[in-house]
Amino acid sequence: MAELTLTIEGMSCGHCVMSVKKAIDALEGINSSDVSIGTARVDYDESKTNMDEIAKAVQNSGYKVAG
Ligand SMILES: [Cu+2]
Repeated sequence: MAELTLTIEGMSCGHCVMSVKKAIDALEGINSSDVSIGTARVDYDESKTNMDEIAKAVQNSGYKVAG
């Protein structure tokens, strides 16, 4: 398992938190995610997904990954 923390721009409320969490959790290989406004901590299986895919899922849900 690997862990990663993303800084996310454009989140402002609980709806944003739910959208981001849903997008991350939909990926294969996500063990757990802890999302709050502006940040997401993700535990994932690095044989099934990676930082790029997780960042892409966040961006596809309408938010910007800052780092
Ligand atoms: Cu919102």
